[in-house]
Parts: sequence; C-alpha cells; structure tokens
Amino acid sequence: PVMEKINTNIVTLTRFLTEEQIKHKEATGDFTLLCHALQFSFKSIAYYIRRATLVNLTGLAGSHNTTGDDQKKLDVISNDLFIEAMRSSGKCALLVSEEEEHVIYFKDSRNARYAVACDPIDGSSNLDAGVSVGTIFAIHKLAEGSTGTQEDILKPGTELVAAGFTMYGASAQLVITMKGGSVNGFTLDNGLGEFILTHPDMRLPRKRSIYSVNEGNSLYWEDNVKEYFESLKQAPEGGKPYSARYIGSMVADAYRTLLYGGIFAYPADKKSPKGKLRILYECAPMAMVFENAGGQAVDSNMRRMLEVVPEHIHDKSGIFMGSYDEVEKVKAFHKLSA
Ligand code: AHM
Ligand code: MG
Repeated sequence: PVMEKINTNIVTLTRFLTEEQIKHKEATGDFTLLCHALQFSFKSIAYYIRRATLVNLTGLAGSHNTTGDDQKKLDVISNDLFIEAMRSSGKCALLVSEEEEHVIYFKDSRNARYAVACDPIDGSSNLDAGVSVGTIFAIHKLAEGSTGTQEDILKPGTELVAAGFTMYGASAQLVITMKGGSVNGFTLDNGLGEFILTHPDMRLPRKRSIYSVNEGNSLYWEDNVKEYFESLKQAPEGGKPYSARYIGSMVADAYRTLLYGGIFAYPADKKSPKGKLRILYECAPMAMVFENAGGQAVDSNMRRMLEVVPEHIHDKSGIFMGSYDEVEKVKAFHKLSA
C-alpha cells in the first residue's frame, strides 16, 4: 500500500514568529512573546465559542459596555481572556478594548514596550446563531522613553507595528501582518492546538464583482454612496451585476473579501455621521491587512484609512475597503479618483 504523504515540515505560528525574530537582528524577543500571548487568547476564545451552546454561554451577560451595547456572556469572557493574556505576557504596557471604557494600564509590566488595541469579539450579534465572529488586534510600539500613556495608542495606522484578526468560523483562521511585510494566514489545527501557516503571502484579487454592505441603511446614505452601490447592480454590456454578500461580522466579511476580492463597506451616513466601526481596533488594523495584501482602505471622505488619527480611543469612522480597483471605483463616485 502507498503510504499517505504527510507533511513533516510544518510552519506553525510559533515557528513563523521565531523565524521572523531571527530576521530582525535588533529584535529582543518581546514582540514574539506578546504574539504568543495573543495566540493563546485566540485559542481559548475559539474553544469557548465552540462550546458555547453546550455549556450555557449563549445569550446576554446582563451588562452593557460603555458604548451602550448589551454584552453577551462571550463578549465578557473573551474580553477577560484577552486582558489576562496581555497582562501576563509582561510585554503589554496598555490595552484598549472595545469592551472597556478606559485604557487599561499594566503598571506591573515595567519594561513593556507595546500598546495593544482589540475588539475581543467582533460581530457578537451573530454569536448565538453560530455564525462566524472574530477578534481584531492592533499593536503599537511605545514612543522612545515613554512608560505608556494614551498618546502611545492614539496614533494613525501608518505607525502600527503589526495587526490582524482571528476569525472563528468552520475553523479558526488567524491573519497577521507586520509593518512593511506581507499578510500571512494560519489555520488552527484543533488536534495539535497550533496555528499552521496555510495561506502564506495573501494577495487580494485586483477586482471582483462582490459587494458587502448593510443595505438596510441605504435610506440614510449620502447620494454618492447610493449612486455607487446602485451602479454595481447594473449589468454592463454582456456582463452581470455584482453579487451581494453580507454576514454582519466584519471579520468574516473581511476574510472573504481578502480571499475572493470585492468591496466591504460600512459608510458614514445621515444617521451615523461618523460611521459605526471603531478606528483603533476595527478600521485601522483591517486597513493595514488590506493594504499589505495589495488592496486599499479609505474612510467616507476618501482619506487613506491608515492616516486617520483618532482623537479618543473609541472614535468611529466610515470605511470602504477591498480590492484595489474596487476601491478606485468608490473614489471615482466620490469624485476624487486618482
Ligand atoms: P460589534 O463589535 O459590536 O460586534 O459591532 C461591529 C459589527 C461588525 O462586525 C459588523 O461589520 C457590523 O457591526 C455590523 O453592523 P450592522 O448590524 O449595523 O450591519
Ligand atoms: Mg466590533
């Protein structure tokens, strides 16, 4: 009998991070340790999401976060898991979480040089239906000499050291990118308990006829946004109109867009003039992933998303992100095309 071919040269996330560290001669290993703590939080969140229906973790926790959202039990657990992972890493000086009104300072982590922003569970409205949700993270480095202040996180995405997300779907998929680097995707092998590099150097297709937006908001859209989406539904000569795909979990919609191409948008509108999604832990990290994969991300003023500087930690923005050519089209409808 022919022996099944087993790959014995597997690149785990741990190995990948070690190899990255070796490439950077000045690296101290702190970033690597921070990422180890991150990956543990993703594994445990994935574990609890999988078991949620079985161990009474569905539904509301009876509390709400600062932004007024009702918190789900899993929102609370995931937030706590994430905070503990960052605290215990000793490498994180401060943390901004969607679930926490204020910045959390880890004063005991004396030599910590990183500031992290996260949305522990993005897309929580989908949780109880077992639909994909995700965790988004963004990592900044403290300014030279700083021991960690709010200014270390209120920075534009262009200064991010690393960013990414984990989608908890049919499998857990972790996507990470570092400054000036490529985008790499890992799949959690539940048997091994390791993230395995399955999508090296991810590149978005340059264009694709898929759009992803909550069309229920179209009543409130500005005219150029309405006209843009209307145009996608027209069939060009001999062609077909765009397909609509909207999960309502940014991480899942973004992951599909990353693989298949197309456009994802949550525009600012008349009801929410600043948009819905948060700059620090939703828009900026996604924009970094999309740009490093060859795509683009802009806000509702057609400004490069990565250059937007939040004034407050929970500030929001409109966003359009996706394939390079699809975002060009959005810009053209805003009469600012390059
Ligand atoms: P959340 O962090 O409270 O889950 O909210 C963010 C989510 C995104 O994942 C998603 O893109 C968006 O909200 C969906 O909003 P809507 O239900 O308005 O379409
Ligand atoms: Mg969110």
